Formats: sequence, structure tokens, C-alpha cells
Amino acid sequence: MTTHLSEQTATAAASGAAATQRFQQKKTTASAGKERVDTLATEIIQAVHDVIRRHKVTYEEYDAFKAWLIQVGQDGEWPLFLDVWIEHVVEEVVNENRNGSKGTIEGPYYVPDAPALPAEATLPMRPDEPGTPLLFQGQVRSVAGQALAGAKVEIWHADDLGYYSQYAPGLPEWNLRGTVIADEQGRFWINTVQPAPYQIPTDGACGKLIAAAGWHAWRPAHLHLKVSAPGHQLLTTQLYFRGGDHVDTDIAQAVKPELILDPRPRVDGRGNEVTYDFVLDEV
Ligand code: MBD
Ligand code: FE
Repeated sequence: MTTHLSEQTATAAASGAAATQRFQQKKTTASAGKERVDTLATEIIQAVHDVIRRHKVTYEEYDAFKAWLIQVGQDGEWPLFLDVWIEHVVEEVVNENRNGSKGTIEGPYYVPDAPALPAEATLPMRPDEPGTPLLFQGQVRSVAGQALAGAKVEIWHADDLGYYSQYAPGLPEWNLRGTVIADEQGRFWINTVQPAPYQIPTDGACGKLIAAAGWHAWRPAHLHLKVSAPGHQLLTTQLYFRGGDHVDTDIAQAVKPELILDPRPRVDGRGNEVTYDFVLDEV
């Protein structure tokens, strides 16, 4: 029982520090030329100038903005801020020509190299893991309709209180994270529990912005996935639950109609089940 209480002692600064450290371990590969950097940096700065002129920003507001930006860094919330308010447009632009399954944002809480699991898998979870059991099953195929044997289905999601392992205290390292290897016909059966909606930490800089602007701090309940197979483009996506809270008002604007699941009760009475197939574009 105490394990479930301790994750609720999560702080913005601790989860922010973990997300910042994780991102700094990621291999980033951009090598833009001077011209590209000049164009993007100039236009971003001009966009800020435009807002200042249009709204006649005061020195008090300028100082508040400066203090807030400094606080975002101190709280380690740059990954959170960027993934909540910016990433969805990058995803839109980068994936606009795909023919396979829809993707959406990765967010700040992916951890590579989660434990490998067979096609029929149960995600690592606590013996008393709270929440409604969910069987998530499907098949990975190419755009041409060919089953992709041995496809990799990486899955990670929040628990029944809305917390992610490695970003909240008291949770086992790989809780509700796994790398499922699909069978010869690209099929998988993943036993887990349904996640709860995710609330942006209220005690950090992002929470302060949300409160000051009168926004809400919620993402709808979601499963995160990275699906891959040799010769095919990696698909980074999320799946949501029809009728769930905040599905129509995701603060991260990452919901798409194609990404909403309709789970139904299992005949054996053990929670819900849902089928979702992934279609990967060729490289
Ligand atoms: C999340 O769980 C998430 O998926 C995103 C995109 C941002 C913040 C928290
Ligand atoms: Fe998430």
C-alpha cells in the first residue's frame, strides 16, 4: 500500500531532473548549416518580437517571462514544456507523408532498452498493481499488407494513479514498460493495466504557467508505443480510450481520431481487451 502512496510524493523538480538527464543521454544527430540555423533562429526571435509589439508587453511582464524561463530550467522542465506545447507540430510536419499508422508525440518519459518479452507477454508490474486489467493485442504489418515477423513493440505507460516508473518515487524500475517481440505473423498479446490520465506536475514552472493562464493540466489516459521492424520506418505513437476524460482537450494536443481505442469487457470477466494493428511505412 505504501508503494502506491510514495509515487504521489513525486515533485516537478525530481521528475524534471530525470527527464532532463534521460534526454541528455539521447544521441541527437542534427547538423544544420549556418543558413538553416540563421533562418530558424531569426524567425523564432521575430515571432517573439511580433507578440511583444502586438500586445504592448510591459517591463513587468518581460521580467516575469525571464523569471519563468529561468525556473523552467531550474525545475528540469524543458523536456516537459517542449513535449507538451511544441512537439506535436514537429510530429505533424515530419510524418505528413506516411501511409501507415498514424503517429503522435513521444513525450518526455520514454526509456530505451526496456526488458524484452515474448509475443504473449505480461508487462512488469507489482504483485498488487492497481487498475483494470487490459489485454492489448494486434498485428504489425507493412503498408503492402505483409505480416512483419519479429517486429518490436516497445510499450510504456502510466499506472492507475497516473505516474510513470523512473519518473516518480517508489515504483519498480521497469514497471509497466516492456519491449515485446511479435511472433512469426507479427502478432502480439500484451497483458497490462489501464493507465490513468496524466496530470502535469502542479508544483513546477509548467504548472505555474497552466495556473496563471487558467488552463487545465491534463493529458487523457494513454499507452505509448514505438513499433519497428527491419526495412521499415519506426512508428512512435500513443493510443487513447474512447470516452475517457480529457480525450477532447489534451493539453499536449496529441490525440488523433485514428488513435482512440474501444476496449470491451473480456468474456472471462478479467478486465478489458482491445485489438489494434500497426502498419509500418517502408524506409
Ligand atoms: C506525458 O505522459 C506525455 O505523454 C507527454 C507528451 C507530456 C507529458 C507527460
Ligand atoms: Fe505519456
